[in-house]
Amino acid sequence: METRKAVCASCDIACSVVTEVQKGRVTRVRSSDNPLFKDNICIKGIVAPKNFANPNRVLYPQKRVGERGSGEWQRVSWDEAMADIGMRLKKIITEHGPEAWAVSTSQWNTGTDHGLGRRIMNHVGSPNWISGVALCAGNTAAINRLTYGWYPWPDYDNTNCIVLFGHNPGRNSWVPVYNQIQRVKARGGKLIVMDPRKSECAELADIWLPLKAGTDAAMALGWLKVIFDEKLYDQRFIERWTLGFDDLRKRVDEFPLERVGAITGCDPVVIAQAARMYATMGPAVIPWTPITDQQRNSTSAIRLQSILRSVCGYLDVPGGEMLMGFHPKIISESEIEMHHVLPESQKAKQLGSDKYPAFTYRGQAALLEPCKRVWGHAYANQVTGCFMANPSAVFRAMAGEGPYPVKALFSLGNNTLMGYANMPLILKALLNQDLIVVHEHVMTPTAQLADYVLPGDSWLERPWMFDGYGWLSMYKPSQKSMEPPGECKSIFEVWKLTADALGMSAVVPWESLEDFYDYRLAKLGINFEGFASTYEVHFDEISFRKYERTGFATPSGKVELYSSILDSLGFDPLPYFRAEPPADPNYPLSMFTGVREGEYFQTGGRHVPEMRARKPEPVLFISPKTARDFNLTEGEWVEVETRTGKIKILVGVRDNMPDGLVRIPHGWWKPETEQGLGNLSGALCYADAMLCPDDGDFMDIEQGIPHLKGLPCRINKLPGLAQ
Ligand SMILES: Nc1nc2c(c(=O)[nH]1)N[C@H]1C(S)=C(S)[C@@H](COP(=O)(O)OP(=O)(O)OC[C@H]3O[C@@H](n4cnc5c(=O)[nH]c(N)nc54)[C@H](O)[C@@H]3O)O[C@H]1N2
Ligand SMILES: Nc1nc2c(c(=O)[nH]1)N[C@H]1C(S)=C(S)[C@@H](COP(=O)(O)OP(=O)(O)OC[C@H]3O[C@@H](n4cnc5c(=O)[nH]c(N)nc54)[C@H](O)[C@@H]3O)O[C@H]1N2
Ligand code: SF4
Ligand SMILES: [Mo]
Repeated sequence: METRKAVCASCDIACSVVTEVQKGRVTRVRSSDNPLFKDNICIKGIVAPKNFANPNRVLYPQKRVGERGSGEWQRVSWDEAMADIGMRLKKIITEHGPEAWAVSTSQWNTGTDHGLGRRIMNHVGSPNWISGVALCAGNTAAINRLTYGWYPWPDYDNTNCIVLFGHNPGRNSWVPVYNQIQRVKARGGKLIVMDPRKSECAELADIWLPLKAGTDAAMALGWLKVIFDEKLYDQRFIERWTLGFDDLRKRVDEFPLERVGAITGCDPVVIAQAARMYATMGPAVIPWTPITDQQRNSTSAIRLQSILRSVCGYLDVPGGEMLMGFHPKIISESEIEMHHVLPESQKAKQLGSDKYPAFTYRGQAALLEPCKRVWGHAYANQVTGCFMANPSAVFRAMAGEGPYPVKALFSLGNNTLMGYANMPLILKALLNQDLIVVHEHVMTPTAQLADYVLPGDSWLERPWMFDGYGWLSMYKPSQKSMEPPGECKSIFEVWKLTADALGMSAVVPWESLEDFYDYRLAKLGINFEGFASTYEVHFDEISFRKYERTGFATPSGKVELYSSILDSLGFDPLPYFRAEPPADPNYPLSMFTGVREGEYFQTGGRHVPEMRARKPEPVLFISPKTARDFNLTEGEWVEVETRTGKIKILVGVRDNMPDGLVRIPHGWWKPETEQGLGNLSGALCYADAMLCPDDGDFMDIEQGIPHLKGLPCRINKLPGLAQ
């Protein structure tokens, strides 16, 4: 038996693990021997060898032969597939312009993209790249940059207090963060959790604020009110390093605690206690959370978190929020992307940038010069979220409802149909394409609508250099543990073949992934093989308060409490709270989508029998009182309906749910059921994306991302027993 050092990519937190290999196959995944990473493993990582050996895995390129979505496929060679894809893509570009080509991908599932997709798009001339990171961390990164120029990472090892805005890592969900929280608690640190539900982290908390879903921005304004009124802020830092304190103060004065208590449903006394704990028992951290990425007040809520970090003096200090910058000797993915080659005229066509500019090229443009000044490069594409098109705008253009047509979509390690809001629109968009190319492991509902499904390798089957998402300047090597089965290829290879097919081979000049990594590591004086055998994780030296030398990477060089960028884009430069629309008696309940299921990652994994046996069906959560009020019983099939659509789901009655709130799990479909347009393996019946709107009151104003936390809904009883 041999072992390899690997980095798990079965979710997006990149645990360092060890693989055991026998006769060329991985037989076991276990946690690393390094004491730093010892307990960082979960069932999704452990089940990976079985997942990737599943008979449902797509092993050869498939070409659609019947109508789109008919489920009729023909196996073709890679050469044949790529020649036809290249020819059709060139035709679409000739007819409609390069902007008619969109790419929807995920930061981690494809693993070895490393910015090459953007690089090719930038050379071709298309700005229309979208990703799930628009709803998860990518948008947070872009919005954080508006305040202080870089997206910070918490210094868990030295912090005294952690604040979770709904974030709820657990034993099978983001285990490394869960373990960090446990360690901070064990050495006497404080934990504050805001969550409408008494979550696992809320159970551990010193203070739990059971706020109403969707009210996080109001809560943060309440905290600032306490911190300002009681002068708990870092006066010297504010005077020397911030812009707009007086304006912010006036805005915050509009939020006395009685008002905040009424909006959030929390006790003003406890709100004040929490704010005091955060401001006085630091250094404290507010780790990233997807909850405020997915609200109608997302931009304000994320800005408020960045403002709390700043006014309390926690920026770039030990135990606080580290601003890590680029690694000085490793070529970053931002640099690989080559955003400077995309002409301004094409950047201006980026879909959604007119109405929702915050994370688009237009919204981030004023950060280019400051970023170069402070961090050495103009384009810092942190978590790949800083120069994206707006997903909803791209889907509208794909559906024929945009300023110009989008006719080709590459969907790469991303279940596009189910991975955003307003699935009925995305379905229409996909059905209106001339070319859809999917790179996948299994025949997802999205793949079922493709022209080509290309078989993807898995993290056990490729080398990888994880770069900390360009967020924490941390590099982790992962050795290839086994050969990919069938004709599965990495996304690196797909991009290389795409560049060749477009007659742009020079854009991806590296022969192999190892060559590419050698190129990126050259200045460090080591090749990938040496890097992988030397390091499990590699950081440049960490230093603090770097802004004292460089200023912040914002237009003013200061922390912009008052955002000059939002101001110049025509938005409110100060954070605000936008209340929910008036209640609609047709939809008496409120739902949110989320709460991670230990067994699955996002929409994936439903084909793995070992996991399905543990969690066979989608289940909603409601409180016992709500169950009584609506005459619902545990284990009953019901229909949940919003004004966007409806799904079927089982009822689960949970003591820890507040009354009136419904939890809907993300990403359900049933791979074992019929493929093709009529059913799409159950996606039409079970996917949460069927319920989520993406317009008006249910859209954030500056970024245009959907509100998934607190949507009006109702539960319909189903006659008899439904499937
Ligand atoms: N409606 C709605 N939309 C959401 C969310 C929600 O709760 N509701 N959550 C949001 C969040 S938090 C996130 S992070 C994003 C996630 O968005 P993504 O990360 O894009 O995740 P998925 O859409 O589930 O698509 C992942 C696909 O990648 C495939 N895959 C896995 N590994 C590999 C691989 O190695 N190679 C290739 N080629 N494919 C692979 C899986 O089979 C799966 O189909 O979605 C966001 N979108
Ligand atoms: N096993 C497993 N692990 C995963 C994933 C997975 O799919 N499976 N996905 C990974 C990804 S991509 C992500 S983004 C993370 C997400 O993981 P988490 O950050 O933990 O997010 P969720 O589990 O969706 O929800 C966390 C909590 O938010 C609460 N909540 C709901 N609405 C609100 C609100 O409006 N405000 C507040 N303050 N709280 C609210 C819920 O009650 C829930 O307890 O998990 C990662 N880890
Ligand atoms: S938490 Fe689990 S799935 Fe995610 S990287 Fe770690 S072991 Fe893999
Ligand atoms: Mo996420």
